[in-house]
Amino acid sequence: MPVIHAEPYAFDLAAQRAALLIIDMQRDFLEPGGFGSSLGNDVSLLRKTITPTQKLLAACRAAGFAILHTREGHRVDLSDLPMAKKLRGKPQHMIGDVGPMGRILVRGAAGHDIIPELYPLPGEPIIDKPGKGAFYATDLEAILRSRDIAQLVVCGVTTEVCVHTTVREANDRGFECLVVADCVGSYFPEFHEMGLRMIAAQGGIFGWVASADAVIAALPFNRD
Ligand code: TIU
Repeated sequence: MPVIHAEPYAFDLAAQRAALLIIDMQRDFLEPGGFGSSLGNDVSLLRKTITPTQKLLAACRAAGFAILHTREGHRVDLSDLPMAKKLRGKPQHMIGDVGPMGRILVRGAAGHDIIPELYPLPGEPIIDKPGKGAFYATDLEAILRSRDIAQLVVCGVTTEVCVHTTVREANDRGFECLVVADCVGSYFPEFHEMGLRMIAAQGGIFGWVASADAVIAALPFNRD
């Protein structure tokens, strides 16, 4: 079984039962002029994840991994947007308002879609999720179970929000999560660092942390 050098200890990759899960690499979070930057965030902190994630994604595609993508966003009529979530944005930039890339975090808007650098291939499921976690109110778990997936290699944004929530949800459901340190990012460097430390603390309370290169080094290639 391939072994990935990771924190807090080596991760035994069950390659036939692992999937790459890329969380919310959406234009609204990563591109200048999107929702994230309109809130005053420095999107370059997130954009530095793009190149290592492209490299890992290409390697995982070559290795025949299951690959899934998520997007955070809401129905056009906002019927799945709790008022408690809507009201906690800045008043001038609420979810559903018209932003520079269409309606903010609304499905079908340009800004809601995945950045072109990491765009899914046909056949790679896209999970549209209304919450921060990718399991809440989605069919992600059904898709993973039907494919007999037991391990998730997790990338995406942001480390302490949607990545953390999803990893916690996955961990409680019995999935082993390996978070790829240079393929996750946050607008807050200190939250990113602590987020990663929290995953691997206490003997891997939520999972493992490794670099993209460490994952790539362990991937089996030419798998049927
Ligand atoms: N995808 C995700 O993390 N959604 C967020 O709203 N993140 C923030 O850090 N705001």
